[in-house]
Amino acid sequence: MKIENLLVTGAAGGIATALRPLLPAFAERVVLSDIASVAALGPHESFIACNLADAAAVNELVQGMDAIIHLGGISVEKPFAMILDGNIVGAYNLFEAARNAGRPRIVFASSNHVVGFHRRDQRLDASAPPRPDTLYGVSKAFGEALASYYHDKFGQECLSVRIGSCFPAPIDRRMLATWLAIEDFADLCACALLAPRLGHTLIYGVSDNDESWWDNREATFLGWRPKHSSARWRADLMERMPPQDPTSPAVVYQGGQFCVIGHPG
Ligand code: NAI
Ligand code: 15L
Repeated sequence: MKIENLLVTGAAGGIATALRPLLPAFAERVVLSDIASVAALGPHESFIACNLADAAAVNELVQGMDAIIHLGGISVEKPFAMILDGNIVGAYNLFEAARNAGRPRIVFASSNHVVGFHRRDQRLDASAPPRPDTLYGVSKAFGEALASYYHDKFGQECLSVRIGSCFPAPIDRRMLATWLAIEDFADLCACALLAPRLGHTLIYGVSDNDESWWDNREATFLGWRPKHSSARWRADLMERMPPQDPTSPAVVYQGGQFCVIGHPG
């Protein structure tokens, strides 16, 4: 079974660019959207420019969609005005548009920075309280709360994914624990969007790495089993990357450097 019309926001970004070639495995037609333009469309793809902060435009964008992978927004710490537009107003507009369009399922790209101020020697599951390490992390906690509210009140199904580090390869020691292979993320989206039941589920988006701070047992009903691991980069990264001060907040806490950067204002 495939999704007929899949919307991907944030389509010009790093994750979406890597994800696009993997989408035909579970989607017939893909509508890509971003404020930035997207190049080289495939025959199954179309592009619609849209600012997530524009409620009317988002409403129009979501009409006729059967599922949404919501990747659009600010993806690192930035001044609050930017985060407000992209991640707070933007997420609200997206959930409202879904409510007006028959509630297509949503995969919401949340972030590990919602829980960045939990210590690395703690193992977190979906019930861990938010301890955001940045205003960016606060905005993602807002998105998760929206998903919970729209599910409980209106029956919107959504998977909130606290993505670890989704890049072609881990680039520092921390990412040995937080790395998410794009193939594993694609499988997770397919499981969530095609599962018989999704409800509002929260999961940590992380591959099958040797070191892990996160426990996804509550979401095993989705049938997602990550197949990739950061293990093959471990020896090289441990040799190349100098050991860090173990008492630094960037090492004590899960959010890493995000825990030590200052206020963006
Ligand atoms: P990215 O920054 O490369 O892509 C985000 C895209 O959103 C950009 O193309 C940007 O133009 C678009 N965007 C920003 N504001 C917008 C607005 N107001 N309206 C429409 N589009 C807007 O980020 P990346 O790495 O691809 O991440 C995708 C999502 O996953 C983001 O929401 C990010 O917060 C989340 N995430 C990513 C992680 C990673 O390791 N790459 C880790 C945790 C979460
Ligand atoms: C995120 O939420 C960011 O979007 C990404 O750029 C990385 O910093 C990632 O977290 C991470 O924690 O490695």
